[in-house]
Amino acid sequence: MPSSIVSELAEIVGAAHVLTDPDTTARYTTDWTGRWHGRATAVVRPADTVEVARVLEVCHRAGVAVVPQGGNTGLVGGSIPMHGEIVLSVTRLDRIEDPDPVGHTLAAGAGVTVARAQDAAREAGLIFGIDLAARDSATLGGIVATNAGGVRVIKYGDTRAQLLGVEAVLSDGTVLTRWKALRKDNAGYHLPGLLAGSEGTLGVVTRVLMKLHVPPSHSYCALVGVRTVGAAPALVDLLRRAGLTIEAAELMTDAGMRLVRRHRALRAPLRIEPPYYLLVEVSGPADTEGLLLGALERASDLVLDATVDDERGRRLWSYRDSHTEAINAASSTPPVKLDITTPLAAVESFVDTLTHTLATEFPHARPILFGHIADGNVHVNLLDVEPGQALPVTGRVFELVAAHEGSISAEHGIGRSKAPWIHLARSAVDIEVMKAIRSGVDPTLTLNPHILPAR
Ligand code: FAD
Ligand code: 2HG
Ligand code: ZN
Repeated sequence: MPSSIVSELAEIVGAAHVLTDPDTTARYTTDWTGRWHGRATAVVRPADTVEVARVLEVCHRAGVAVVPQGGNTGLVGGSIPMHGEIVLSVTRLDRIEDPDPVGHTLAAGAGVTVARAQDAAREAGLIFGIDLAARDSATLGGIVATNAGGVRVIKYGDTRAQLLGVEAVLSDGTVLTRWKALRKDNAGYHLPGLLAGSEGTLGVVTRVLMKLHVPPSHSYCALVGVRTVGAAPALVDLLRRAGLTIEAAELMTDAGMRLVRRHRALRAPLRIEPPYYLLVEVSGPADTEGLLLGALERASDLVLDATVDDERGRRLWSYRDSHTEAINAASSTPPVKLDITTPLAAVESFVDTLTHTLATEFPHARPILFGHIADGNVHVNLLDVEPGQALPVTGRVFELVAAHEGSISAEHGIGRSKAPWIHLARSAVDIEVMKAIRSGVDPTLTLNPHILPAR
């Protein structure tokens, strides 16, 4: 790598925003789970799109690889430079433009956090439709690049479904702007949709235009103890048929709840300790609470015990929101984090087979399962896995996912940790088309060259 590049970059963004000291760069070169420890020639922190473009132009000309980074909360190692790349951090692109109260849109810089976008929408009497426990650090550029899901997909869809426009800088410094606040616009390929989920390989997202939503007038949360995994989607179905809208539906297990309660010193939420918990948030007309209670009462064959909380139910949500953090704290090794989906009808069989397979073939791996049950999305976390067992156990879980017609990545992406198994999710032709798109847009493989299939 040419040594002059660091001074060239400093000329563009200012010396204070080119970090090279390993102590200072450590938080950019280690992932949230502690599994990936990389190294960067420099971390560059441009202030705006023009600076991002000039940084990329310089790196492209010098043949230096760049890893785009937002809040560094990704769970598949995609934001970590493992080969001395330049990290391009967008966190200084943090300007929120006014939400449009008529068109229901929000325009903001890629470095704005999800929590700030939520606050801005709320102040305008609207809702930002992506919510996830990493909200205080995850950025809008990051949620676009990973096509993040989260707990409101069931109501509003994933990030791609809510992305109207995007500004991104291509690997050679060219700025691509697809920016129309239109709900309908079929003029050619949907490039924002292509950038969504591209994991920093097609462009550096610098600005996003997202849909906002009208908040429901009445909403309630219930935490319900159930006997089986299958009871959770069955209950969700009953609530829908009772005339309620599902805002979120999350599955947790007894083991996960115990971990969280210990980690956060929380009391047991129910009078019993059931094998599974369904946290469900519903909305509807003025008598939403009555409709919810009535439906739970009628479903006495599925409901072991339940507690209801009022609007937004933060008390109940804290059990769910704390899972990822509690898992990281409890595992003696970086947890193996797998994020899978199966068709809804196959979730119970997948969980049963998985539990049996792990107990017999990997008895030392401690599984904690939870997830967005209405999407068929189960987060499989394996604690205390010895380093030599991480790859074999991952491969085994993915075999079971494939056997259940599922996907090896529901929402976190492929990144580094799942790249060896992409053939289980995509056909050879599919992979070739993805490579062709990538080499068309970034022929020199400047952007995040070591993740996703490249050549
Ligand atoms: P980073 O981690 O910085 O980057 C992630 C990927 O995007 C990398 O490949 C990076 O190169 C690329 N990238 C980042 N910014 C840009 C940009 N501006 N332009 C181009 N590429 C870029 N994910 C979910 O989907 N659903 C959840 O419910 C969820 N919950 C989480 C809870 C916790 C506690 C944690 C730690 C993580 C969770 N995640 C979840 C994962 C993570 O928060 C998301 O993937 C998020 O979208 C990453 O945003 P980020 O800004 O941190 O991106
Ligand atoms: C969530 O749903 C995230 O909270 C993180 O996707 C999942 O920690 C995990 O495995
Ligand atoms: Zn999730």
